[in-house]
Order: sequence, then structure tokens, then C-alpha cells
Amino acid sequence: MTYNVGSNSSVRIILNNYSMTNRSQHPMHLHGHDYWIVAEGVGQWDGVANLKNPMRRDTHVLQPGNPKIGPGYMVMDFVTDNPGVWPLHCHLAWHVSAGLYVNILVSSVLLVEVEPPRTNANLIFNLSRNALMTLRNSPSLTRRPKIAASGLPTRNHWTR
Ligand SMILES: [Cu+2]
Repeated sequence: MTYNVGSNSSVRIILNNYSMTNRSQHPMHLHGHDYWIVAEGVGQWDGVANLKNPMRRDTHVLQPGNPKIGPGYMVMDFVTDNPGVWPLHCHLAWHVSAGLYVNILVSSVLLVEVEPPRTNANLIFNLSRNALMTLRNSPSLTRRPKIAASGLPTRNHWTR
């Protein structure tokens, strides 16, 4: 599953852990960005965010819930300064295998302007082209890629 956060300059994600009885914890890891933990706890978040001195993390443990109080929660803020398709997942291998994984799509319109590096250009261009085929259906996408007949990237292979 992919969540498209569009062109928002920052994003807040609230994660809940409904593991009440087996006390499962989940070290949640986001690729491409560091995030701030602006709140965490057990039960219903009261909406108060610590914006003065929040922890900056790339992985943070989402604590289990309590059957008498409610689910565990963590509230994460991050600045969307890195266009891409970024995994957000539990870092326990068998949990991510079981599906505790989503993609966060950041700034897809800017993503299509990323110039593939010259090294391994063929491989990277083909991967980019596959990604662009998917992105073509995005209603917010106003720019279309021009697929070069040679399959090689050139400096001017994007149309505007
Ligand atoms: Cu986990």
C-alpha cells in the first residue's frame, strides 16, 4: 500500500498499536527522512504535540496497548524534503514479512524530474521508466516523460 502525501511540506502520522494482550512492540523505521516523536503513550492521544524538544529518530518503538486503557500510539512529524517512494515499516523481520509495511510517496511531481546518474545509467533509467509508467496515472502529474528511443537518458529527456 502506498500513501501519497502530495506536495505537503510536512506530514504527521499517528500510529496505533492494538496489541493489547501479547504486548508486541514495533520499532518503526522510516526511510529517506528523520522524524520527530511529538507524542507517544497508551490510550487516546490528547492532541498535544511536543514541538519544543521532540526526539529526532529514524527508528522508534511503538509501544503495546493496555486492555484497560487503549492502544499504544506514537505521533511522528517529518519534513517532506526528499522526493521518493519511502518505506515505513516495523524493523522486526518477521513483522515486516507479515505485512507491517507501507510506502510513503513524497512529492511525486518533483520525483519525475530526478535526473538518473550516469553510472549504471541503463539500469537506473529502466527502473525510473517503470516508476514513471505507474506515476503517469497520477491526476496531479502535469509533466510527461519523453521515453528516448535509444533507452539512454539524456539531459533533455523530460518534456515540460
Ligand atoms: Cu513489529
